[in-house]
Amino acid sequence: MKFNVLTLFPEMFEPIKESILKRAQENNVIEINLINIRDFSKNKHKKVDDYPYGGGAGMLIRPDVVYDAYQSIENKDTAKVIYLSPQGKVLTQNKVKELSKQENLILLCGHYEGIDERVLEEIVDEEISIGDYVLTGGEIPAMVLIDSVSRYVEGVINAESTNEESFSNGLLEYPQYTRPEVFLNKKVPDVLLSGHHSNIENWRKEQSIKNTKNKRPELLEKQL
Ligand code: 4GS
Repeated sequence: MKFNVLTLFPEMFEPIKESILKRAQENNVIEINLINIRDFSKNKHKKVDDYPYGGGAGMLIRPDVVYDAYQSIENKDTAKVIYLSPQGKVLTQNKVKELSKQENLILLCGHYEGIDERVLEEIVDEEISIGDYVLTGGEIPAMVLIDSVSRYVEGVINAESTNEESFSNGLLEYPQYTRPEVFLNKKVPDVLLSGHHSNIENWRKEQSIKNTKNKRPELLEKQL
């Protein structure tokens, strides 16, 4: 799967070059193509932003530079274009799973106060938010999307991991334990040492429900 990212700050994307996503890129299972919008400025000072018509605070990114950056992307016509913005639908695990079926995505990151509306109308297919709060730019949201979607791309992680985690069954995950068997006088629950697979499975299901009731009761209401 290919993620093309349109950004003014390609250097912000170092965090997704480590760990699991590093291996996925080395194995050519995912590809992350960073496009610096500033490279498409025709201004002698490489300026990309300007004042909003009608006045108001802050600067906006010009539509022409964003459009030229978009036009430079190979296979742009087969790609879905996503604009990361607090005006979008909030990203959910179901949406993450759905996006992982795409072969080619273009992620548009705003910065400053935003982007001229006309280029958004022209190129954006879908607007997605990572939550109801305001950030300084769309780069962190784009990384959140790349990280969460990549986990569902075949070969990135073990398929079992995506079947047993929080949200996969609409519930939060059960508590987990590793060695030592006793830590600060707290013992690992006996059932997990019993080797009785169906008892373990039942205990985990029970704990998942209890955890969800205590921490995120609204998730259970959604299930009914
Ligand atoms: C989000 C968000 C965001 C909005 C970008 C103000 C700079 C900023 N993007 N989910 N301008 N929440 N974007 O806060 O996606």
